[in-house]
Amino acid sequence: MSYEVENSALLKWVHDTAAWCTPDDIHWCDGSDEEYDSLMAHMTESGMATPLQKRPHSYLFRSDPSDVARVEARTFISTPNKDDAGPTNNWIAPDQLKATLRHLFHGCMRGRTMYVIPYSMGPLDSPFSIIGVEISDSPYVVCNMRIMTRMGKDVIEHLGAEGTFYPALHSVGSEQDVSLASPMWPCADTDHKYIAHFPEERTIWSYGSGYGGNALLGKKSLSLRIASYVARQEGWMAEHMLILRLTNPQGRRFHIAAAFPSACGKTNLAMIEPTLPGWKAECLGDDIAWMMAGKDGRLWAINPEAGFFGVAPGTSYATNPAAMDTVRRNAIFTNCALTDDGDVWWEGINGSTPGHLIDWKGHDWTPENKDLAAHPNARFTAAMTECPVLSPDWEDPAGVPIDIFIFGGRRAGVVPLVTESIDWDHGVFMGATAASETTAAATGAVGNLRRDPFAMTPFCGYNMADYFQHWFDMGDVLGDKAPRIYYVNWFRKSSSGKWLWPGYGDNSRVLKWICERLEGKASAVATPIGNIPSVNDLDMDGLDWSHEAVEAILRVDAEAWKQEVLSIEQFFAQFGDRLPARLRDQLLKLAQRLNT
Ligand code: GTP
Ligand code: SPV
Ligand code: MN
Repeated sequence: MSYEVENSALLKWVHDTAAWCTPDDIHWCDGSDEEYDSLMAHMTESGMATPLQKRPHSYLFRSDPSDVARVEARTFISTPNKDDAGPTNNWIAPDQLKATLRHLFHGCMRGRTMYVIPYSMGPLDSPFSIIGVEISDSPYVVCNMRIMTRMGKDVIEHLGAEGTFYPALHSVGSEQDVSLASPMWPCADTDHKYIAHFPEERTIWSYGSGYGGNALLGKKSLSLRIASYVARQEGWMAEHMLILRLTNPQGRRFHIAAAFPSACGKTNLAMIEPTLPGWKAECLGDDIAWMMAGKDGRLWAINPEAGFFGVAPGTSYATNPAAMDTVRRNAIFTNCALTDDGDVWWEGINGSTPGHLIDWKGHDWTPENKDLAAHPNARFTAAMTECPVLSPDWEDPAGVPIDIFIFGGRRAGVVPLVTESIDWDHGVFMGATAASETTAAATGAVGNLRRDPFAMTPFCGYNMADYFQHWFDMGDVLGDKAPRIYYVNWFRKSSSGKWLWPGYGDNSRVLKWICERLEGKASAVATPIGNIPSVNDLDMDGLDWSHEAVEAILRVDAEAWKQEVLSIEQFFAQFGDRLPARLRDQLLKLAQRLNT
């Protein structure tokens, strides 16, 4: 140990966990460069990591082909009372789940090293911040946590003798010795994967996966599932949202927090390069926002993370140049393809397709190969500080004041490019009824439409109906200082299956309309589903687009929306009496507006 630990609760937990998981060694992480480099050297030696010749200080990893994304079916919210987890979460009683996991964790680190990873979500000096400690048997997890969080010695110092921390235990769940492993990391089979949350104890136990949100427990497990539970108790919000600062040509700043489901465009919007002249965007976060009412009555947000764990496929200098520059050095890549000259490659990176690659499974690949070279959920891990459009205020302990909420999803049909809510309750209704086609960010079928309220379906640590009520309660607290609420859909398609909207940097055209609505400068058309720009309200300067094409992306089809009402009714039914009356009221009002 390169530092003193005075926190007896932490020492006891580590001691007890070691007695249970029986590692050969315990490594207390200090978060130093030397530690990171030595772990990477060790993993390079074992074959798990491939250093990239073309990118300084960067490494490629390949997971087991069965361990490529979050496993929602194996993610549990374990409250004593099943109803407190609600109908959208998997539930097993805490005693039973712990009994199963006690057995699985027993001796699971034999022959290997147990890493103790102290980390802070949020800057250490922020009133928002929460300290967590993850125990893991994966050096890959240690290196990722070093980038994604503030990790190491400073956190232990801050914790002191009496400080409290949220414990999280993780094992890849295989008795294989890492040094003898195949190039992939080991994992447990699907039925033995458990991403378990005990919200009342603010505790996480994750077994059997080394991938992303299943294993980097500061992210979805602590900062969303456990934090959302705590936030409701304490009167703040933990949301699956990017944070963006937009400055208009007159110099007025707008802070935007936007919730889209996994792999539906948060990272891209967070790093947007506006195509409209004079507009400037700065990134504050791409996945998680913690928000609290400030002394001034406004809603202030911080991003608790320190890095990006972003979707690689589709990222290019044309779509997201800032992300491309973010990963030029000091990055970790997972399940990307490897070029012959030692660089990474993925579908949609642009440029010519190399004649030969090593695919994400470690096999030779040529363009004739029908399989994808990179996994669709291949990801990069990079520090926020590598991002060229990072806001200088990204670490402000007070956060930034949010003016605008945007919800959205991936919908080939029905949902127009942008809709303005009529008022807070209508905006909450929009968030609560958000729907999106499933993506590769979670295992299972891709492209199935599902309701994903507030993009929080996989991340809400308690009954979703109570979460809806919490949104109403926050609105009541914020009153006329509450952010204005919008809904967007970048993903509408024509009948022939083509994107109707150029997306990416051109999404600034939608943001401009939204900002001008706040300033009372732009007009809108009232429709049954909310206020929508008319064709002339959108700035399409510099784009060679027809009137009809813009009309198609803005169209509201009343018949299709009547079907939506029926599907929302069904979706709401599962919450029974726990569904807030204010949401039922909104559904009724929508139906009435559609029928007149
Ligand atoms: P998580 O990290 O899983 O929470 O996802 P995210 O919401 O940050 O998604 P991300 O920005 O990484 O986008 C996922 C995919 O959507 C990428 O392949 C993008 O290229 C694509 N995408 C993002 N924005 C747009 C857009 O405006 N239009 C289109 N057509 N695709 C987009
Ligand atoms: C998501 O799926 O929303 C992600 C990636 O941001 S993971 O961290 O794997 O959950
Ligand atoms: Mn996410």
